[in-house]
Amino acid sequence: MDFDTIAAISTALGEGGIAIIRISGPKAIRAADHLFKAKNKSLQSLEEAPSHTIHYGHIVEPKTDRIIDEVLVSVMRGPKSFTAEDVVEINTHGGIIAVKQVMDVILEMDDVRIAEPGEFTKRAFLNGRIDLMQAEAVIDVIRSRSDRAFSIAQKQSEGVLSRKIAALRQTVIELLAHIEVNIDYPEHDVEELTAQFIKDQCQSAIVEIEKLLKTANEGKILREGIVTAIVGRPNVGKSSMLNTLAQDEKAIVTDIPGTTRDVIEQVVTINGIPLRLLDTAGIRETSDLVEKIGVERSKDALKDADLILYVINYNESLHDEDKILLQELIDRPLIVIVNKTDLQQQLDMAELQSLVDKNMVVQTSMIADEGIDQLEQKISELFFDGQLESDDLTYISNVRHISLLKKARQALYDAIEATDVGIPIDIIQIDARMAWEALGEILGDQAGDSLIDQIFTQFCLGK
Ligand SMILES: Nc1nc2c(ncn2[C@@H]2O[C@H](COP(=O)(O)OP(=O)(O)OP(=O)(O)O)[C@@H](O)[C@H]2O)c(=O)[nH]1
Ligand SMILES: [Mg+2]
Repeated sequence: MDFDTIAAISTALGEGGIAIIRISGPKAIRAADHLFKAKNKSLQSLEEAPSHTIHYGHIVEPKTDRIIDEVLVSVMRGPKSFTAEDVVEINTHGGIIAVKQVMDVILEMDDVRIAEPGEFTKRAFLNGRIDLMQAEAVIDVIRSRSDRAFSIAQKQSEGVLSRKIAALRQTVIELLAHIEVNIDYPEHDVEELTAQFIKDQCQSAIVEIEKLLKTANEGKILREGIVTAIVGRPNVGKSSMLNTLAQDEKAIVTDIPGTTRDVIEQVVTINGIPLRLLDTAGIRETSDLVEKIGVERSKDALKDADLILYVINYNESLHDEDKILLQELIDRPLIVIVNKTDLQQQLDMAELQSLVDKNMVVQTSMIADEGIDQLEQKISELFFDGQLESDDLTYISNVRHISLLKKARQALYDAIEATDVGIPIDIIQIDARMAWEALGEILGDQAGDSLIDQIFTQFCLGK
């Protein structure tokens, strides 16, 4: 494919040691050479530089010969580069001024234009170096919020999941080939055998799809974080818990009931799992208008949460409000935290355990720093049965992939059903083809321009 030459600042703008400008395309090396004066006099031109070499010198404004910045320039020739095109990366001084001035002179060149967000990665895809699934993983690598999410995205960008999808497609293509032979040579009519073969082949593809879909929920959680609402009556220690888990004084803690009014969000990582903790206003009947709004927000946070941490005071007996709320929450992922165990016991534990699963009760003291480990342990068990560590890191986490896998699975079910009721084979071929196309769309084989544009615009500039 023929492309023009693009450039962008690839590092975040701000104070830092260095900044990097990336140029990619057929004129990349020539453009950089036009602005670059090497310190090493034996290097006549960057166009002579061997691939994958780095050169020290200055960027000079061509019209005035003014030195703009002292730089290192790397030359990487296609196809062995990020975009599979000729790529030049210029390391300038950090900060905003140096990198902007260098960028300005690059963009003054006739053959270079500024890159759109994600355009470098898009080129890598369009030039066939990576598939769409790998390209999407590049976004996830950049955005990952925990070590775990990062490793998973990393694996996906290397193509581990892509290979699984490709293997699935192989199964479906064998099916299609078999069907086509039957359509082309109906005289070889071995109908019984064919029907069984179609069903077996569909079934084995469905089993593989199911396995991948099963990882989807975990994948989403690892990528986006478990939305965790900390709720309970006023003054039980919800904000103290947020601060303890976050190891930061993020929320205001006082002994005045009704301290927290707004929902406070903080991302924390527990055993490698990202949690989006929401500290909320204590739930109670109140005539205070601001607190009332706060209580409404607490209830909203409850509705959308993946996990609820319900905090109760060890030093008080169970309130009627607690009983009502706990009953409503019984079918949700719930951990009950009995806090303030450093104080005198007033809570009737037997009564509490009659209301909730006693395995889901943890006792803590935020003041004496007790029970936090058990709480963290419970959270990881609840979501991953404690076996997260042994997994092979292939997670489906992208909604686009999930819906296409479901589409493929449905088409395969349809093919089985059609075979069972003796529908003509050319109709079954349509189902099989649909499954094949849905799987192909995951990798980008059948992806239309608008989908591709939509995916790549999610990237940041310079990637
Ligand atoms: N003794 C004791 N006091 C605690 C413990 N945890 C929190 N507290 C105290 O209880 C009071 C209320 O704590 P907060 O964390 O503000 O409680 P909250 O649930 O966020 O309260 P609201 O925002 O008003 O709903 C503060 O004075 C805390 O220091 C604990 O484990 N033991
Ligand atoms: Mg609070």
